[in-house]
Amino acid sequence: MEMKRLLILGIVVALCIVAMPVAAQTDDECVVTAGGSPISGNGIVPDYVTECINPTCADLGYAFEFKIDPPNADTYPVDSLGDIRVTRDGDFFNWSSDFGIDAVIAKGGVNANAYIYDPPFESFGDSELAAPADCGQPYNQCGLSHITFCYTPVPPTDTDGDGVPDTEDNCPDVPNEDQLDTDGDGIGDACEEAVPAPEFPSLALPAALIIGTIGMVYVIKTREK
Ligand SMILES: [Ca+2]
Ligand SMILES: [Ca+2]
Ligand SMILES: [Ca+2]
Repeated sequence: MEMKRLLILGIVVALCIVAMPVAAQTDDECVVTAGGSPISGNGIVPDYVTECINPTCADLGYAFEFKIDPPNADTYPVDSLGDIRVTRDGDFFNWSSDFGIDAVIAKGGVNANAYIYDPPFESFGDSELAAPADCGQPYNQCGLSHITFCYTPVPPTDTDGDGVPDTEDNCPDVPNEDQLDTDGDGIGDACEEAVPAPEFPSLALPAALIIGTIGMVYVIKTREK
């Protein structure tokens, strides 16, 4: 009987151990520590990101990201914003862009470096970035697995608020969502100056004189009768 109790107790304990949650690495568990290395060419000291599998720009508080994996040296078009250009020097890399970048995540091994530009200001290029040297080897032994660029697109200026950006609006100061342009001259109907009605002074004056003369002749003739 005692053996049976022990057996049941053992089964219960085993089931409890199986049911215990296993601590899993997830992207929302990133630990960010200031003072990483290496410092970039622009003098940015990276944040050292650990404890998560693949840190994303959302983990750093940025809404948009462009991930380059594998991180080959190349030119990468990003939607309508422009290009991001990457060059490599071993496991270090340089980058430049046509639009403002808020942060760059350099991932290699199990950890990552996050080079934060904005705040204070977004950047259009930097050099000598790398993944953290956390594998006990020189940087060129640690590897660079991917690069993620974080950015915040600036909405185009729309002065009149009609939903058509100034650069495409045929009446940039007059709300005209329909962009109607009847005569097709590139200026919208809503702001096209009314063309003045044609005047014919050279004809109007003689006509008045003729009519006046006929009238006077008629009056004189009438009185003579
Ligand atoms: Ca507009
Ligand atoms: Ca408009
Ligand atoms: Ca027009």
